[in-house]
Amino acid sequence: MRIDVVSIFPEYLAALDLSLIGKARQDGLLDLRVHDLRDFTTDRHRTVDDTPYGGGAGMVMKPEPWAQALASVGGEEGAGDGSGDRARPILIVPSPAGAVFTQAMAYELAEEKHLVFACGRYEGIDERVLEWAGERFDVRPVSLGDYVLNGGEVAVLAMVEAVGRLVPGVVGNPESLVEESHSDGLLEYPVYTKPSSWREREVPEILLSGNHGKIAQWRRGQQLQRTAARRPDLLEKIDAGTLSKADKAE
Ligand code: 6GU
Repeated sequence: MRIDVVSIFPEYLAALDLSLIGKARQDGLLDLRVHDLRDFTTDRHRTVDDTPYGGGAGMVMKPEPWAQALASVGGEEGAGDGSGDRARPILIVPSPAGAVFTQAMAYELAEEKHLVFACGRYEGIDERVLEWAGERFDVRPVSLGDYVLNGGEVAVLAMVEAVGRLVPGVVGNPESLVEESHSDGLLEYPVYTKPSSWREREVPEILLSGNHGKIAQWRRGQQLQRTAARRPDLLEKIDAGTLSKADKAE
């Protein structure tokens, strides 16, 4: 998978050299390139922002550097006329005004060949850039949740990690992707390791029993209890058919 990130703070994205994602880049599974938006300016001060039309606080990102940057990183795959949808790269625009990023979205994006992330700062990017980009990209404004960050960079770190780990080969043991929070719409069960007794606290006895059927049942019950306590909104989203009779008894 190819990923391009455009930002005025490319140093923010240095964390993508580390750990699992860094390894995937070294292994050639992720072709991840970070670009400095200021490299696409033409004035002496490398200006990327200006005052908002209509007034108001803060600054708005100017359209032309964005058009230059986006034209350079992608969009040549698209016909430019909206045809050939399949080949168009996805342009993700992190914004608190976007649709909320979910595990389902991460799975979808992991199937794509080319993702481009446009990190806005200040009050955002001139809206015409998103309209213009729609001719070449499948444009998706995306938010991490209902709170405000100063810019898209931290959100991109989160999204690239969530998507990148789902690309085949990036996570060594694909089984670990199956049994984790949100993979089945529920939160993960609690986990324990040695020692079995620690500061007078015991590991639940069932986990030491060797009875794998009973352990699976207990873990499912823990998932349901936890989800009900911490995220009741998730339980409402799971259709009744997915929950077994045994689940409903929990
Ligand atoms: Cl994706 N961007 C910004 N600037 N703030 C956010 C966000 C994104 N998601 C939540 N807050």
